[in-house]
Amino acid sequence: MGEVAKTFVFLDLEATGLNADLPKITEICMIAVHVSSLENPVTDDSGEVQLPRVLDKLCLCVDPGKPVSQGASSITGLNNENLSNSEKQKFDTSLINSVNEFINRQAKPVCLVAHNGFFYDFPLLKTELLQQNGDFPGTMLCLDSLQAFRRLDDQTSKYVKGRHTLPEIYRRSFGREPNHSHFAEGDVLTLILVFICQARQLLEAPLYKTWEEIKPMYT
Ligand code: DCM
Ligand code: MG
Ligand code: MG
Repeated sequence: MGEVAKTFVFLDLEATGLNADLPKITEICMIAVHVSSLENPVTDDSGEVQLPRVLDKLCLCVDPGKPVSQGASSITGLNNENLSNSEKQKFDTSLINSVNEFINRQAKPVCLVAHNGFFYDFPLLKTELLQQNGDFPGTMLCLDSLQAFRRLDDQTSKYVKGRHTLPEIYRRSFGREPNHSHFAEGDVLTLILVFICQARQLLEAPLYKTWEEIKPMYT
């Protein structure tokens, strides 16, 4: 299982809205987990899977430069007022450098993982990178955990609506609600926990793309 990537960088974006809104990012969180931590999960006395002790984290709030939709602000708690009160900077070259430096610190090959990443997070991130003339290495791997979890299900459960949302997968594994849904860091930590619970099966024959195969959400 450690052959494809040595580090999995779990990623979540919060933004001003959904694809049709041509969203801009309001928050980015990346948490890097070495494959050895995925292969050797730690459990507590009751047998519940714990977060790995060794994690690198990068979480940044961003001034989106456009209105945050009512729907997005009500679920994320981020709005134009609190972002500008905290004098957050735009998605700029300095942010791109920080993200690239963060990725560069990880043992390679690196694989980005995001839930619904092929449809939302990776294309949106690519749009923002290209708008600043930035990019990631084209050979970097990407994995959509939504597709990976779906693949584990049988034909009848595969396409049951709502079955593969992050909170729903978490409820099935942990028997309670996840913490801090729609906070970028909360969603990433939830993703790491549910991923670890089934890491071996998830990484058996996953559908990887390379970063160069990801098309921008809009230009
Ligand atoms: N989003 C939205 N409306 C929803 C769900 C999501 O506008 N009902 C947008 C805003 C979120 C972003 O998608 O910041 C990412 O969603 P999530 O928190 O699930 O990662
Ligand atoms: Mg998300
Ligand atoms: Mg989120």
